[in-house]
Amino acid sequence: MGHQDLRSGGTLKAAVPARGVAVYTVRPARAGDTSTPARSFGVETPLLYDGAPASLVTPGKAAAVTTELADLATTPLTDAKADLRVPSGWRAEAAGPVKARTVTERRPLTTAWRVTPPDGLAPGAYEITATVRYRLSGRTVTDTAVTKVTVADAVPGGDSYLSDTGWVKSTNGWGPMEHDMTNGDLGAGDGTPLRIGGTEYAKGLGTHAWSEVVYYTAGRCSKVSAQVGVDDSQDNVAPQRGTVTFEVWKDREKISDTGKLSWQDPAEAVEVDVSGAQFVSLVATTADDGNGNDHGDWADLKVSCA
Ligand SMILES: [Ca+2]
Ligand SMILES: [Ca+2]
Repeated sequence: MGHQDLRSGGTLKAAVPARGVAVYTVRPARAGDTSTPARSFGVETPLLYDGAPASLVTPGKAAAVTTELADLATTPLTDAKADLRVPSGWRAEAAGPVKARTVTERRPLTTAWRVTPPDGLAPGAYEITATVRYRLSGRTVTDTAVTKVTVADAVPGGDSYLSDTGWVKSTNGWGPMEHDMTNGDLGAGDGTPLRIGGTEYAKGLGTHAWSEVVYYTAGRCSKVSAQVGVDDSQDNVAPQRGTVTFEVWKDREKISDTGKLSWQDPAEAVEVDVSGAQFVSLVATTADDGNGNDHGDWADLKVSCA
């Protein structure tokens, strides 16, 4: 991000991406200041709760999206018009005014939209792009804001292996997280069978700390279980140093933590009650000693759902 001189009437606001930052240096305006009046434009999609890991939409069902243009300076923005761009096959309709003759801090242009993904849309993340055009100091300006929405894969009823359900999102410390094999190297699908303390497992997730994977359980699941530990593939990789902790999160609450497990430890059984969870997150940390050789396995990873 670059540097900009902006003039505010008293309020500052910034749309900041996850782990992003906006820094302001504030000074009084001088007479005849010609810097750009500050304004904000954003697009918001509903979350199941504050801080939820993803904004979910359902194929064939309308979701509420809101855009807002606000003027933060004393110079009004005029002739504003908002628009929304959705992926091909989706519908977007305004459920409120898209235009305003004048936008001020007290009178932002707030537009409610109804966005409908097509029936049968595949699980995954999709982008919605909002734009707004307005006149400012004799120029026409266009601002853009982007939001990501997710169609979640549904966990099946009964007992199943979580590695057979698509995750909502995943972050991994060394290449991509692997299904039913150890993390291996940086490439996808290059792991060996999951193996902890001499026992091999056909199913599970192969990760490398720091890692997190999030599943949408929709309040329908009761139990998650796994055998966790540092994969045996690291036993003969010098220096022998793999150490990982394994945490399970039920929405915003951490419900289990193994503490530090090293490459020498056998598998530890994890079994947790996830009743009522909208999202279940599995986190493998570096155990605060770096992530060298930290191949963390969630072996035999199962979920029970209604
Ligand atoms: Ca790999
Ligand atoms: Ca470590």
